[in-house]
Amino acid sequence: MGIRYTPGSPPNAAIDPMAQDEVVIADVAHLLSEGSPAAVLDAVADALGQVVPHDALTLHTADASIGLLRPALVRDARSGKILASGPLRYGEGVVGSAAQSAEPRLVTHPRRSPSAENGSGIGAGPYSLIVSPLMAREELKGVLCLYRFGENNVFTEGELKTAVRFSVLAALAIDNADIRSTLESLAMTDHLTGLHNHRYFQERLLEEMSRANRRQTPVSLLIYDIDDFKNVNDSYGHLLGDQVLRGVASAAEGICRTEDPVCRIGGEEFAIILPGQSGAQAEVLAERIRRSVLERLFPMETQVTVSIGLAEAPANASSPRDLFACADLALRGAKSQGKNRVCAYAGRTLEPRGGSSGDYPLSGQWEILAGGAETSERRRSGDERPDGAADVGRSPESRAIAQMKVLHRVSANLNRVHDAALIAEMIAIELKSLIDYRSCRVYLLAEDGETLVPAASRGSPPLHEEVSEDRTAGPGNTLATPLRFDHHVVGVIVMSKLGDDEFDEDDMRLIEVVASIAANALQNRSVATSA
Ligand code: GH3
Ligand code: MG
Ligand code: MG
Repeated sequence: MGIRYTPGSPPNAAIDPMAQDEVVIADVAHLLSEGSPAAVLDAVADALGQVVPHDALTLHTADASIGLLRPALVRDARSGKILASGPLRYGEGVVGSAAQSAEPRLVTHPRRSPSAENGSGIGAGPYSLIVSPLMAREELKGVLCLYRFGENNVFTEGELKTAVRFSVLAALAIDNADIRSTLESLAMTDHLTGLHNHRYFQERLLEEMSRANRRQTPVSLLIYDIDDFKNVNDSYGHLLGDQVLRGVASAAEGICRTEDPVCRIGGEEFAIILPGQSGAQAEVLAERIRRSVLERLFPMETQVTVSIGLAEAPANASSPRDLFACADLALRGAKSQGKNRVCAYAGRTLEPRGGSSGDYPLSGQWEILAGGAETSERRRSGDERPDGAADVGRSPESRAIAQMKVLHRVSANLNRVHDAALIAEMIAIELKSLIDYRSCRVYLLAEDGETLVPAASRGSPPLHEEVSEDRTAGPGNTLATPLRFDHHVVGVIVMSKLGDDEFDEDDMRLIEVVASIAANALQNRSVATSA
């Protein structure tokens, strides 16, 4: 960007022209590793203008794999015409012939003939022409042409030699640019699956959300995670695990458009950005992906499934971070509802949809869209605790480790989010993976500093607000924990259990840790938003 060739010393007819060339070449050579390829080519062309003055210049870059030359730089009053004339084939006209022969040529006073027209776009009148193939590492990178118009205005053999020497610089500039773009794409690619990697995902999500914001269009985001993948590795080994990863990666092939980048954002987590797509459209796609994974055959007995969370901007969130958090929460919801399903982040506005016999009614944060019939059966039978808590029933040690993992994740996730309501919702969902509560409601302190406003709720309404039918199940067990930051209370978590199921000391300890993480996150967020 912004680099220009500035001559070290002006051309001087009194000094040896070859020495003059050396000075200019040395001046321009150091630009090769800097700036964008276009800027480097510009600088090379500027420098060339100093030592071989010309009326017009064209530079075509070569695509050897398909034998095409594309105009990359045109400096001429008729530039538009040349650029519009599009790519040339190898062998076509003077430019194409130079590409084929890889030999530089000096053409003087050609007549106005079809062959002189040569597809370069330089048409009427006599002219003198230098055609110089650009070679780097014995490969053709492009073709440079210099023109002088009118009679008695011809290039000399000496000027041809100089132009050829400059061509080496131009070829190196193009070669460097090619190498750089290959490296960049390698740095953005996941080697195992060939999908875009996490870095690409982050950059692209930011880009798409900014674009969508300008155009006032939606962007949807799907995040999916392989269910019980650890079991696949444990039972069949990592090699087969990797094969499953590649299979799941390719499940989105043929379903997504080219403009919907599919990314591997973690070990067994994937994301798809859907520019211009509403949540409803994303839902259809998510369901197709879920089925495509389900129908895929792998050399093992267990079926591979994925849980998918989806969120939509700007309806659910306006920043990439919050959109990700919403989709991630929805994914967490899909996991805790029994896996192998699609779950949309539905915000706080969605009315609860009643669950069936004995299952939790959906709280309003989650909308189950598809899948998972067999797993929800299992869940209904009551033998499973969701998410992190599910695998913790075995020994106190493994339970503690699983809890630590969840707490670590809660802390990392809560501190990423700046939206207070979203923090409240994360608290409700994350607590579910630690404690098998019946209901959880998170209240946040309003700006008046006195009123507690319900900000998130999960499960049936808390018992203290409940009507008589639930009383038949017993008095319940309600626990209110303040979210305290430095002696100030910024909110309250109210949780309840039913019947004989009481909160134990372990639960209280966990709630206190989560409450303190949450209060910190809320405080950090108000500091960040007021700064
Ligand atoms: P859940 O349904 O809750 O997602 O359970 P899970 O077992 O899939 O999730 P968990 O996070 O417990 O385990 C993820 C596993 O993914 C742990 C790790 O062994 C495996 N994994 C991560 N990256 C790779 C990889 O590149 N190759 C293989 N083979 N396994 C990987
Ligand atoms: Mg995972
Ligand atoms: Mg998983």
